[in-house]
Amino acid sequence: MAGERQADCLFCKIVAGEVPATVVRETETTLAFRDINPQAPTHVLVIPKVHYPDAATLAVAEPQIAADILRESAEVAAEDKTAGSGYRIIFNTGSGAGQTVFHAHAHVLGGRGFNWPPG
Ligand code: DGP
Repeated sequence: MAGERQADCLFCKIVAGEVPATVVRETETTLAFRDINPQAPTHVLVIPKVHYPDAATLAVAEPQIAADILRESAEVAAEDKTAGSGYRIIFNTGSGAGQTVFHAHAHVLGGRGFNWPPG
C-alpha cells in the first residue's frame, strides 16, 4: 500500500537502519544521507521516511512531506556551505529521466559549477 514500507526497497532499508548510510540530517518525516556515487562535492539524497515511488506521487499523497523534502534540501545546502554559490535540487522521475531507485528522493548537488541544459 502507498506510504508503507516495501520489503525490496533499498531506501526503506536505509530508513530502517538495515543498510548503512552516511546520514547528515534527520527529521520526523525525512532522512538525508550522502550519495554512494557522488556527482559533486556535495551530493546528498533527501528522502521521505514513508515509501512513495517518486516525488510526484509523494506530493499528491503527502504534500506536507514533499515540502519537508524541499526545506531539508535547502538546509543540507546551507550546512555544506553551497547555498551561497548555488546548488541544484533534482528529482529524477521515471527510468527515462535516470531514476534507478523507486523511492522518492531529491538529489542535492553543490560545490561546483553546473551546465544548462543539464545532461
Ligand atoms: P536516481 O538515479 O535518481 O534514482 O538516484 C539514486 C541514487 O541512489 C544514485 O545517485 C546512487 C544512490 N545510491 C544507490 N544505492 C545507494 C546506497 O546503497 N547508498 C547510498 N548512500 N546511495 C545509493
